[in-house]
Amino acid sequence: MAQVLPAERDLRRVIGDGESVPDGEVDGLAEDDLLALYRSLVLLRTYDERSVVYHRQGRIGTYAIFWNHEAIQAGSFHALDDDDWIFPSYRESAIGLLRGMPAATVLSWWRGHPSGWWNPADYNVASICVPIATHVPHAAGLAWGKKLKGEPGCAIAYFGDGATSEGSFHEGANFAAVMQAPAILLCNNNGWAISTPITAQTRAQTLADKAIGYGMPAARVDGADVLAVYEATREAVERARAGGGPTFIEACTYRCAPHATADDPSVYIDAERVEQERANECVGRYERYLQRQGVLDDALMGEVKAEAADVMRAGIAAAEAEPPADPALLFEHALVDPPDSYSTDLAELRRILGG
Ligand SMILES: Cc1ncc(C[n+]2csc(CCOP(=O)(O)OP(=O)(O)O)c2C)c(N)n1
Ligand SMILES: [Mg+2]
Repeated sequence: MAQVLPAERDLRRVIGDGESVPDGEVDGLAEDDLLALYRSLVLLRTYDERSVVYHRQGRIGTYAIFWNHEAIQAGSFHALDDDDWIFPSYRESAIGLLRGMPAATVLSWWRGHPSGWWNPADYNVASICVPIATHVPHAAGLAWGKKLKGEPGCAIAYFGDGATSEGSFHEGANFAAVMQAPAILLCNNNGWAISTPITAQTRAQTLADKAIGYGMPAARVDGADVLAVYEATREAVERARAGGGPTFIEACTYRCAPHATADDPSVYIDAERVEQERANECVGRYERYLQRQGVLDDALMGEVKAEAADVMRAGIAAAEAEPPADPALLFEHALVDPPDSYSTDLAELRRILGG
């Protein structure tokens, strides 16, 4: 009979508060590793903040803000090797940057330009998934494929709290567990699925509890603690690589920006809670930790932030330098047998677009 594994209920934390809660540390992380994590956090934060500005300037389309989710993304990313596959949702749109993807590529995606789509095998990063949870079975399948082929590595899928109510999530989780696929299911529990609160989403006490039904180990971590996320993901990666099957990680945070640039959360969000979260946001928290450890000073902080700002300046310039896409692309891969009206419709579209 399958063993029922209890989920970890307590939130894991490594970073203290500089006062009564002491700092911990993660075994095996040298100063260079700590700083690499910091650079990734800053790159993601800069990407996110600049993207909101670019949206307001009309330079990118609707954008899904991930402010204060950076620790979940950077912490888990650093526990992976290059041969591990990443399946992002729209909330992790820029995670490919950490694998060396140009910022222009992701910015082009948000501009709806074809140069924003890449060959997943170039980076081991799948396309950004917008339908909720449909990439969970993809990640489970890829992980199972790796197991069948005897290839090293695992697959990690990122999704939200709302995604755990979707059929695709349950199918993917069950499949991964039954096949003991080397997969990591990383749920960013930010408390909201657009305007639907977590309390209206589930009767489970924690999302990690859902893993019990699949016989899958689970961990809960403080999603604003980059080191706790790193450590929990590293354990999951080690388990996956050792043949121990999938792990579910619930990284808890609170969404302190609108769902996306088209959303007005003032009608439903808890403004006081948002303020508390913003005061304890993940990049500043890690900066203070590194300062207490004596590995980060103001000069280095300034250098890292300036580098990230340069990446974004160059990225938006390159994205905007792309020639406009040919409108024929809208139909080319949709119609095997174009109807007779196709050429006149396309000509009309070109005329409207001024092409
Ligand atoms: C299959 C599907 N149904 C509905 C939507 C519309 N939709 C977009 S975002 C969203 C909420 C998702 O919430 P959650 O999974 O918590 O992720 P978060 O946005 O909070 O990161 C919904 C319902 C969608 N994209 N796909
Ligand atoms: Mg959510």
